[in-house]
Amino acid sequence: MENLKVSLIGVPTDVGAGVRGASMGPEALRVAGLGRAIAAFGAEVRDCGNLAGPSNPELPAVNGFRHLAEVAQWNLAVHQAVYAELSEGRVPIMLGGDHCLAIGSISAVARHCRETGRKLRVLWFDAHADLNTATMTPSGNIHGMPVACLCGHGPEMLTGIGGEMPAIRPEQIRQIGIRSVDEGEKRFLHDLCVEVFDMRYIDEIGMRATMEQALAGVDQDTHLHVSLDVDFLDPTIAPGVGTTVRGGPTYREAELCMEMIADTGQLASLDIVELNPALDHCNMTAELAVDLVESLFGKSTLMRMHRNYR
Ligand code: HAR
Ligand code: MN
Ligand code: MN
Ligand code: MN
Repeated sequence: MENLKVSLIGVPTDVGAGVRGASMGPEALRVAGLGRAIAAFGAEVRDCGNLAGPSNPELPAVNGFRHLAEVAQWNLAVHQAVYAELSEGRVPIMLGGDHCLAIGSISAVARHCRETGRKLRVLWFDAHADLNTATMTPSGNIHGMPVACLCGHGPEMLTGIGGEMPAIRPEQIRQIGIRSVDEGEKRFLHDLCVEVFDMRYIDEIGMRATMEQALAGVDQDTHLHVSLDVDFLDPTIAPGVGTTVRGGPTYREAELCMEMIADTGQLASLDIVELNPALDHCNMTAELAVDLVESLFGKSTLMRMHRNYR
């Protein structure tokens, strides 16, 4: 942890969302103490400030997409910023912002992995599969499409951002916590063979076994990217999101996910997305996100050392 260098990148976009307010997410995460919490683990933290991008024009969908040009502009900026921080050997953390920003961040991570010869594993924590396309989408909102775009299904403005198309292969992703999937997405998840650990699965086999499977094959050569959509969490503990879906993981189940990721020692980049302070209560969802990030960076490790494990 001592040599760990972390870069906070604010991405105040809500152009990909149906409900406005995620653009206030970066500042809410800072107010909740995200930077301080990470620095407390001995990491060097650089706050890069917020990226600049177009404001929300609040227009209806055109040809299946709302705000395509704006989403593309934001993601170009995200791609460049993330790629630059990774090139300096730093761990970029996106302070979102709606989930469309994962197109820019993960395409940059994938490019970095191609160039450095590392394997990539993406852990997608979300209530939603985010695998819509222009013809399948019920809303036109591009935050419901980043996984499709990253896998090469979408407009070239988005799929081509990383220079190589597709940016990632479906077998590099694991989706965890899924419980709201549109009809077209169900078929597409199946066709692409995306590995999905939905809530039914987590209920039946438990979070520990789920995460063991999601992390299977991760080794010293793996770049682990976590894309944390806060609507992954149960809305009773995380009300500050625009698209809540009941029946999500509890506080301890979510913490366990993060702790098991910390145990691998391979976390190399992170998105924190969909936090909507306009819908939150006393910043509790931002504070919860900071709690989870602490676990991602090894908060539980000390206790574990002092305990009689096995
Ligand atoms: N599946 C729905 C749609 O595409 C809702 C998507 C909501 N997306 C997010 N991101 N909050 O996961 O419109
Ligand atoms: Mn690297
Ligand atoms: Mn979601
Ligand atoms: Mn999402």
